Amino acid sequence: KEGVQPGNNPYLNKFLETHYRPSVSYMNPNFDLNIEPRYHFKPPIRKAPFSSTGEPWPMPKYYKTVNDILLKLDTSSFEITLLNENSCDILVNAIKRYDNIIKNLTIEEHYEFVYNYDENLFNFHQSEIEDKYRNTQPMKNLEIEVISDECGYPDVDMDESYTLNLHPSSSVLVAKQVWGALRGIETFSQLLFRRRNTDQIYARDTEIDDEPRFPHRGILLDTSRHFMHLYTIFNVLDGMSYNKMNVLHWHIIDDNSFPYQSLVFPKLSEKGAFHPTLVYTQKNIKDIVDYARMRGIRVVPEFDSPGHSFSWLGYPDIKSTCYVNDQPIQGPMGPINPAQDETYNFMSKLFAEIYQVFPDNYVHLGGDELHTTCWATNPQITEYLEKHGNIPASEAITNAGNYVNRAIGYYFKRLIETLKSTAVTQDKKKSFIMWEDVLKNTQEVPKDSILQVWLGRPQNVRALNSQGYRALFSSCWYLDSYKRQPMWVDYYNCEPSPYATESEEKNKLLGGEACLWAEFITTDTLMTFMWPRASAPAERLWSPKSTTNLGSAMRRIQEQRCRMIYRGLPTGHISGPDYCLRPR
Ligand code: CP6
Repeated sequence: KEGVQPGNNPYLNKFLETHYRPSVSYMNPNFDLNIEPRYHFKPPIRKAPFSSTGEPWPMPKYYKTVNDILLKLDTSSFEITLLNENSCDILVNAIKRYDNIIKNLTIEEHYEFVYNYDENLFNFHQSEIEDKYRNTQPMKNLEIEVISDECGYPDVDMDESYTLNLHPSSSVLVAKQVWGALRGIETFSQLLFRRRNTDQIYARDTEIDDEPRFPHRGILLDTSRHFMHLYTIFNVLDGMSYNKMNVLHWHIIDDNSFPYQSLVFPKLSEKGAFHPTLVYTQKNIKDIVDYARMRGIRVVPEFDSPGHSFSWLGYPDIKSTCYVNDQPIQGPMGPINPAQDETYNFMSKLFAEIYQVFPDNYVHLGGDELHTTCWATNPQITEYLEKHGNIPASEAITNAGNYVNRAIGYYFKRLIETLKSTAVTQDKKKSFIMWEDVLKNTQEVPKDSILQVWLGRPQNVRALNSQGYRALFSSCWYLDSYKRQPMWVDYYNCEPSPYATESEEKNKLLGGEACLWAEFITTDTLMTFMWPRASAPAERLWSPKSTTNLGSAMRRIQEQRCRMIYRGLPTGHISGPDYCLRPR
């Protein structure tokens, strides 16, 4: 039809603008707004001769396909080959993984989905079987060239750019570093599509030049509210690699349990874990960090303090006693105590161990949702902070909230000073991330810190930047609830930096994170909450700011969901009737 381009369907766009009725009706282009809403739930039934469209998620920076040339891949002889000598274990391991994924494309029940809302793509596939003139050429292998030998642990400066060219003459992936090669192989695997009921795998003639918009594209995983088993965490990491996400922000402990098994302070998990077996041993963590590294994913641990620390009850001496009516409350109820050397010595020893287990250059120190009065009620704390932190004790009486926010400044200034000199075994300096709460009434937090925005809208990012801090954005990407509407559309439409130009935001907004708080999620339900919904922020953080077309996104995220199902991940739906076949 006139005016219909791939990824830009004016009929769909018009519909979205005028009748944004996200609960499913967008799946059916023929739906009639005048008929009863329940008819909108008719499942999509139109089938195309291909089981998928071979479109990438997230969308590359530059992506061009030629429909008249099809490259045909024979999975029994196809190979991923290295153009130059490179023995990096990450590359060797990745080639094995993707060989397997590609071979699996031809097994009996390959994923399929129904893209009934894009006439252009439908016609492309329809004419493929009818038009004999189409030029089909064999693709024997994918050649990979990685320019640098670098093969260490991923960091915020890793180069994830790559070019991928699939042509009849040759198919070549070029990357400066192994990280770009990982992203490029994933893209390659997504470009393949299969004729229905046959073993024929094709890709279009394609040119891709790609790099991420933001260097930090994360998932927050909360393992304190419910214990997440290792297989779930490996599934999360697989899903992240399929969506080109590169930071696992591991919110490993919180009020509710302390599953991190420390060797220097064993009572933390002995008293704080839900059960002696529901812990992450040092070996477990090493396995997770290694698994993540193979996929170009960093693991940033969060040890949240001074609030959210109820579960540290194995060491009551570092906790605050709170007072009510000038009487101490019994038990280690309060936040970490900021007003004694002992606390900082403890943290120094604990983090020396944490630095060993988590090689990443970033550590998240928490700092969110501190009890608004406890510290202000405790005379030992107020006297100490007046003497050592220049914070008048009288303010604790006149305005406890302000007082506590000021005391946070003292705590983090001193904690970070301590932890900077703790990094004895590290050759690289650590960077510290905190929740934005810590800045409420203080100038003390070191300016080289990174603040994670969760309370406010994108304006908060600018406010932080203008005070000199770098930021991470997550306010609109909370994945821990479900409502009837397709929330991925809201996540997708959320632009983390609507006002700044890309050069203004460079190095100031590092990226963002989709947060999966686990109060209402268990190891068995986690994947259905996380995917494919986290795919929306994944594309927002990888693709250019201009990648906003919902018609294209709907088609591609549907394929991405089935792709993840087919690769064995127990993912959820995209908010509407659909189906993916899966191997029995
Ligand atoms: N746990 C911790 C949480 C939350 C935060 N910190 C949270 C707050 C509000 C919502 C969701 C999660 N559960 N430690 C805030 C950063 Cl809506």
